[in-house]
Amino acid sequence: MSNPAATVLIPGWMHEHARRMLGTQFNLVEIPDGDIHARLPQEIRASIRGVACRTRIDGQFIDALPNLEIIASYGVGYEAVDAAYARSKNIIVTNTPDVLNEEVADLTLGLLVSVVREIPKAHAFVREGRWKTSEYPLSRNTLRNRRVGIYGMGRIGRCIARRIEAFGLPVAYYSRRPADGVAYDYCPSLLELAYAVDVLIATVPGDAPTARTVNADVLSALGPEGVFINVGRGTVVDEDALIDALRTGTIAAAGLDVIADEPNVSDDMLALDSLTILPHIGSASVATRTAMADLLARNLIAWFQSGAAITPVP
Ligand code: 8YV
Repeated sequence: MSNPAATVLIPGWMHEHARRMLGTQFNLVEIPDGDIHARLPQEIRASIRGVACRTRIDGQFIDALPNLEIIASYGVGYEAVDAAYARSKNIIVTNTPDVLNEEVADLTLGLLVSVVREIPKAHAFVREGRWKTSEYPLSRNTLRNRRVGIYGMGRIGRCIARRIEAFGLPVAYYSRRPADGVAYDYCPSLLELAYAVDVLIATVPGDAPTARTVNADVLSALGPEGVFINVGRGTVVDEDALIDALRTGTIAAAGLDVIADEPNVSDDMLALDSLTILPHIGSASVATRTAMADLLARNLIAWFQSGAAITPVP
């Protein structure tokens, strides 16, 4: 046992694989989501040196754990953790990057083709027995002769871009700065990217600078043949503007793996025939979720063994 004294708190849900790995190394304290003060007496809170979580960790939660050293968050996006506050208290935050890149990119291309070639609707057509009496109508949209814009050329954006290239389509992108080692056309603003392409794929995290950046102007620039895909975070989109753009034909169709208020899909969204919504399944295969859990646990183990985490957030 590397450090029998270390106690790790698991607030709320945690992947079974991570729980098993952590259980062999640390004393685990598990509590349901909610008010940490109400759930844990002071002496137990004082013993906690690590947190393994998928839940919201705000400043109040951090303040309740006076000896906390590390917060290991499940997922590449870590907007639920107040990382700036943690840093101000010398608490390290880790996430689970890279192990999910290809899985999310696969899903992105699947969602894009589904939206453009109407795969879910065609499947429903067969299930409803309608093929026996009629042919499925030709899809209004095609991927052929399109230009694809990627919003966010990070690790996942690059994996998506490689797949788009294999589809024979040109790629352009916008991110805060030009990405190193990438030859795709860089657009200096999201609006310019939207004007330059007719498929826009958002892969960016849900932090303050990205909030509602896919707005009415961007959707209008994408144009009437436009297709919008989001696999980043729902908060990146002005959802009222998106609903309006789909209703009025400002863009042709959209596919969302993420929405702002998960899992509450509005009736306005459900009513749109041109909108395909998935229940945030980008990384959700058994293998990839296990790899994410493994990395989360290895971060905690490495920290308490060597004082260096594997994937601290920037
Ligand atoms: C996970 C994700 O579903 O890693 C992320 O940021 O969005 C997804 O892969 C989620 O974070 C796990 O709760």
